[in-house]
Amino acid sequence: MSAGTPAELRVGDPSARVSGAERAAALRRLAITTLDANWEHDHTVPSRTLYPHQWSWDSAFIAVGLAHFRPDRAWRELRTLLAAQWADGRVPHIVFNPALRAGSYFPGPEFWDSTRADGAPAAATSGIVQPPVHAPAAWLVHRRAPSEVSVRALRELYPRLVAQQRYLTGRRDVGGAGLAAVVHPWESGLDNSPAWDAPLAAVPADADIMRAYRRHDTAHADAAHRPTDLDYARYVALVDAYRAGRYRDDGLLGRHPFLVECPLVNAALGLAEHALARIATVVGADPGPHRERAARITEALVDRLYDPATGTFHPRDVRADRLIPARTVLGLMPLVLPDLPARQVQAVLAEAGSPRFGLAARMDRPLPAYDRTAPDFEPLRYWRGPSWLNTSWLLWRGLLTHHRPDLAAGLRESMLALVARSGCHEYFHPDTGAGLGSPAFSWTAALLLDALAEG
Ligand code: 2M8
Repeated sequence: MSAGTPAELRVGDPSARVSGAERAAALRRLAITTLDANWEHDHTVPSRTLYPHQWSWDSAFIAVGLAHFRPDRAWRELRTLLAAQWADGRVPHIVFNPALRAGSYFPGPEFWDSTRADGAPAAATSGIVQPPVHAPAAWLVHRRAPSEVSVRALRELYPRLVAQQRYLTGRRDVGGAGLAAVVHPWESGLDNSPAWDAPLAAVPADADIMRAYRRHDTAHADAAHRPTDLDYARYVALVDAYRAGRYRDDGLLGRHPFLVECPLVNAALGLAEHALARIATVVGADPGPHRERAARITEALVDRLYDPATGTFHPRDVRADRLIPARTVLGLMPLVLPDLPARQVQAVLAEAGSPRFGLAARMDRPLPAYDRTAPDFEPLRYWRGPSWLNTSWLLWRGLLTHHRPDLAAGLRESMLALVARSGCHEYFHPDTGAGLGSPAFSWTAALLLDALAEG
């Protein structure tokens, strides 16, 4: 049994016989216990061991879960994160907790050296971003229990969420077509996805430079599940390059070695405009411009990242100006967009239902992060095969949006079954459902709570 799971859930014990209602109640208790244990004065850590600071898109998912039992904390979570927003609108992917000792995470605040960059906040942060799922999260938190408090929170967060969009569609529109480009695989949130192999291979790096640093992740997780030292050397090289330009975005095309338009980041960008349109109506702002921007983003996403030949979405390598062929779960993420054209909706459903991803009304295995039929599918290495609750949850929400309750129910059940079997792990073996990575992981708990509530 996993640590911290209630005895009556009998997690991992196939002989356990519990009713659906008992299972749901036990899962809810487990999720709340996990989130309570990871709460840290004004934010939630993704994991006490592996990720002890505040992470950007984790906090958005976490807020969605907190809304189900501590809406006060949900707003606090988002406020804390957005208080560390840079003057140019970027929301940093990590906000460091100054109370933690040096070396509690690599790369830490001294490596990012954010406070020397123009427009950085007083708090030490990283200089890169993550998928902008915060406006959709704020909307879901409000919708869960609308109140004077939630309207006040939306009013306060709205200008910051708008500035986040302006940053991504402005300074980060390196390709010039209205989509945001990421400058680092970490910005996609799917750090180690095979989607990044080709553009990353063009980043000069030597695995030996990792001798100069101490990796924190491999001290807390199995090295065979984590990126290799060569991958890390490239991650470090990319931060070095961006930091050397003080995290400025002008002229990136001419000088930055990794520039990619990611389907998940840009689907989140479009979804955020839809959410902002709704938030605007609550806070007395004009929803019109958000609707127009949402339509433009969806159009650009289809134009730039959809490949009619494969019938799915792919990241675009902006430097090489070509689509990256790997079929990953990123390709399914545009389904979150309510205005995705019918043709692409059908294509994504076909891709998701193919043996590559196995989506069905009754799923026999969980949704993997990568095409299970690919020769380089790795069931244990993170983002290269295992199943994650956040990408499953995004797809589940997309299925609800596009009126596929049958498939949504199948996916939801597979998500609940994973946690019932293994606890709130960071990710799961895509065949057996065994828990992998951090054992008490916040977004797994939070998104489980959301899925439980919609059953
Ligand atoms: C993982 O990423 C961090 C770097 O940001 C890491 O590997 O150390 C990813 O799964 C990312 O999506 C997530 O936000 C972060 C914290 O959970 O961990």
